[in-house]
Amino acid sequence: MITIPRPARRPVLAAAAAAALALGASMLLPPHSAMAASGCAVTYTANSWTGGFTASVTIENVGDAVDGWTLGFAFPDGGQRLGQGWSATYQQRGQAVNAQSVSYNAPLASGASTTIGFNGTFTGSNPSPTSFTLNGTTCTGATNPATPPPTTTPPTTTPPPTTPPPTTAPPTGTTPVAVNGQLRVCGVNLCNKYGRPIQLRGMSTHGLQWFSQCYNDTSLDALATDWRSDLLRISMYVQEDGYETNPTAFTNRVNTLVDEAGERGMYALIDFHTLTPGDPMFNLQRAKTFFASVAARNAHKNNVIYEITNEPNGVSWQTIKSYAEQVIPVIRANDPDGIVIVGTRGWSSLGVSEGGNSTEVINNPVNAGNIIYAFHFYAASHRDNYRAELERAAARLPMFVTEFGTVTYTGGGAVDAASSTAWLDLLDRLKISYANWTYSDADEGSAAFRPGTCYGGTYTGTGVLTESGAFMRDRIRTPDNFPTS
Ligand code: IDC
Repeated sequence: MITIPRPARRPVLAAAAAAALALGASMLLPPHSAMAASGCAVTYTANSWTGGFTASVTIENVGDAVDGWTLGFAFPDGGQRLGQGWSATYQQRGQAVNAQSVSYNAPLASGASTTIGFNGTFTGSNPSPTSFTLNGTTCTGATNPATPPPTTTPPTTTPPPTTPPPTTAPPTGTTPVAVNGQLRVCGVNLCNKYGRPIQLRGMSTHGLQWFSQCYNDTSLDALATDWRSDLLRISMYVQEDGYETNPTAFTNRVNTLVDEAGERGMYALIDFHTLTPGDPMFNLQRAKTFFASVAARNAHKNNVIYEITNEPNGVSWQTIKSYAEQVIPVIRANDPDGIVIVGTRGWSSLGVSEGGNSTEVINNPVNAGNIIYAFHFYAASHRDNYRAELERAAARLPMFVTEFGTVTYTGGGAVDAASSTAWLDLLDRLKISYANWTYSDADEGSAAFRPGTCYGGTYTGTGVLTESGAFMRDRIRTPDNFPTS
């Protein structure tokens, strides 16, 4: 990592998260002006492996606000080549690279930061670029002398930080990701880095297009430390005002949440939340574009799991299998060891909700390794016959309950505590991982928080919880006892 010294600053991560949160509003702003920046600081971090690397670049505006920006730098080695990038539009000519802002991060207020990144390849060595420009102004970490620095924080008297904050802190210690590392499927189980079966227990977001405000530093801290959750499922609806309306902004938001989960040592389940229409083929091209991007961007993290279609319905297993066999290679080309979860027929009921059963999958599995099948239930609607079918399937197929509710399949109604307990006892016994719908304050029985919680600042404890939230927090908080040898 190289760091250009900078004056007193606000935390990069908080600012980047704030920028990423502004999903819709910035789309209305006029195209950016080409005015020069009056001061900038850049932190460039690269993770390299043989012949390839992922770079993360945090740009901090230490001068006046700009409406749009172009970051310029040069690769020091002639063999360095830019690959797929995110959060900016990239161009390479020779060794020179330009990265231009995209709509959601174009306005950069004074003191604000944004993080962009890309994958690349190299033939010789992979040195970091050492000088950067923002709208033509060299980024020295200080405000351009043409603009007098504010008298309260003169850059000359503020020492540079001795240890710059990393853009992503590697999970250490006892977090679920630190203990278990990169997961893989072994037999019908989800196994950790010691090859031992584990169960992950966690929560699903609600639709990011509606409840993005519920996923912030405070709420995610509560999920990791108060709920002791192992996992965050990131539900990105494709229709219903979701991904299809702004692929770049939704992709960025998902990536930010992957980082936020990783910083807290939680696994991140990227849910391509198809629902209506129920035919996953309707979104095949979108799925390929989305998963190529998120798999490339997150390939070198060990906390990511890909869920390629939420709840197929009204289509045959053959169609779902064919969809999976077209999307999985796109993921594997970019992230060879990432686990992929495949939805099943009848809203991921293994076919039961459409009169079928798991035999169609057992007899005709997806032709790919390291995959798991999804099963969903809503405890007040789905009881013994669904439990029996899941248990039967789980003896033959790796299964993951990527979504379930304690209430009815509408997402509303009362908690069915007896059925929910029977379900979770079964999942614990079979070591089947789960994510509960939802870690949100939606005004419906399945939401964990009372309406309005996400507009306050408190997410810990039971005072902010609904009946479903209190029930789930009790189950998720119990110790994991992950095997470590
Ligand atoms: C529901 C939400 C609800 C929203 C609706 C929109 O709870 O607020 O209005 O989606 O489509 C699923 C789906 C999930 C549903 C959930 C509850 O995966 O998107 O969320 N459910 O109906 N499958 C079974 C139930």
